[in-house]
Amino acid sequence: MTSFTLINPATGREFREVPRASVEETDAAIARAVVAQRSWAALPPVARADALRSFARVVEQHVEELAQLEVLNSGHPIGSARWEASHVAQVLNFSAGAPERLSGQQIPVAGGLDVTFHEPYGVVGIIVPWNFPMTIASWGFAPALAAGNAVVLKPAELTPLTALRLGEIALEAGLPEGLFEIVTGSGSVVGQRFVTHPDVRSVVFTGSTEVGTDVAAGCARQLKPVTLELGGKSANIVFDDADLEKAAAAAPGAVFDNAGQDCCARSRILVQRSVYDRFLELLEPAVAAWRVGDPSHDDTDMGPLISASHRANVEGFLEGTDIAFRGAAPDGDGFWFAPAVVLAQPDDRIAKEEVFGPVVAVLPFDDEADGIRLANDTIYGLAGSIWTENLSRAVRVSRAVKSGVLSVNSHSSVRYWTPFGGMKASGLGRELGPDAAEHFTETKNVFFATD
Ligand code: TAP
Repeated sequence: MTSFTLINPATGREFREVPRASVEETDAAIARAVVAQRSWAALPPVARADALRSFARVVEQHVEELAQLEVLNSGHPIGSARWEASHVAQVLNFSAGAPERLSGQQIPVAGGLDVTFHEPYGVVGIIVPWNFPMTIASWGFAPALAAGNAVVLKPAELTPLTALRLGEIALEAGLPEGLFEIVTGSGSVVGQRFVTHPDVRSVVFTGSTEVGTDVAAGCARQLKPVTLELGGKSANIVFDDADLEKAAAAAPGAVFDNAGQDCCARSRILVQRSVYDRFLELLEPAVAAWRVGDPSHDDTDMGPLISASHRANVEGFLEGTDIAFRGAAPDGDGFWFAPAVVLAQPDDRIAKEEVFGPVVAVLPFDDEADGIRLANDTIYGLAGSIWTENLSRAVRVSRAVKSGVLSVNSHSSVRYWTPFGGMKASGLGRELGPDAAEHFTETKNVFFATD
């Protein structure tokens, strides 16, 4: 098949065909990127910075359009989709500061001058999943471009529309042809070609741990660096000295945001046994108040799941579980799913595997050591939250939990100016933050003899 049919997840209706690129078309895009990259890297840093600022400005002018596309294609609530589109502009603006700050070092060496340069890789291949199509894309393309690379970007087949529009916006903003190529198609064809093509010199992959492991193995055969942002089973740890009202009120958003299709979802709530019953009493009304419905409405908290098959997977996780209570969801043809709170034991499937849907497992623990042990009892290590009013405990536990992105008395994970990424099976490397552009370079050392 040479095209893919998009389905609106809120209605179940087909609405557009998107072409599937062949290997030859992917190679042609990579060849255009190779040419564009040479001129781009040769520009003065200020010219690249100006081009990225201009890209950011044109994205800002199209926030509403991009947000509406995400509502249609991905079922994201309009409020979230507007935030996502604005975030893309912010990532571009932040990255625009990098070209003039990619300073090397001067290292004392006898008999001459030793300096380092941050050289761009050349062409960077970015493989994006369907859960946050435009934000995750921007975490790769903005710093990669800032560092002097060209980008070939493959959106997920289910959700290509915002990436395609961003490719057009880049040209409208004056970025050169070929520099930022959006290649739609399947992972096994286009994504794999990024891995095997010798002119793609670095790969950024976001998606499942299973596919990410294969992508890393393929990159290893090419000795190609790879950044992996993979799955998660993050813990929301609630101690008995926490502000329980606040912790319970915040818990639904921490796991049901984006219908739980979020690698940072706090999908295990670990509650100290002495406050376990009280916490569940407080959680129930918070879950009941979580508004699931039409994503085009301003007051919707959660839209549908991405597809019928994904909903079937998520439903499968509830089989044989002890459901404490559920939220509401509309009837109709969309891929709706009522949020579910499940009481679990550490060895239950629901406590171990990533659901990627609005299902949370609640587990009790006894004391601080037990809470840390349970939080780390997972192959993953992406995000997590710690609720306590005890500062020393907050410091101890945040150092002991093996996760890349933690928050205390909050659930925030993503800021474009702070680093993001996972430990263990959640990934390799970091995105965003002060060093984002440098991650898209390799260091060259040059010694100039003077004697
Ligand atoms: P995947 O099936 O892993 O797909 C992710 C991307 O990889 C898609 O663009 C996909 O293309 C492509 N792909 C599939 N097979 C490939 C291959 N053999 N070679 C190269 N690329 C390939 O995951 P998903 O279903 O989109 O997303 C859900 C999973 O991703 C969850 O486990 C979630 O935790 C994880 N995820 C993690 C993060 C972060 S930030 N850590 C963010 C989002 C999602 P097509 O689907 O178009 O074929």
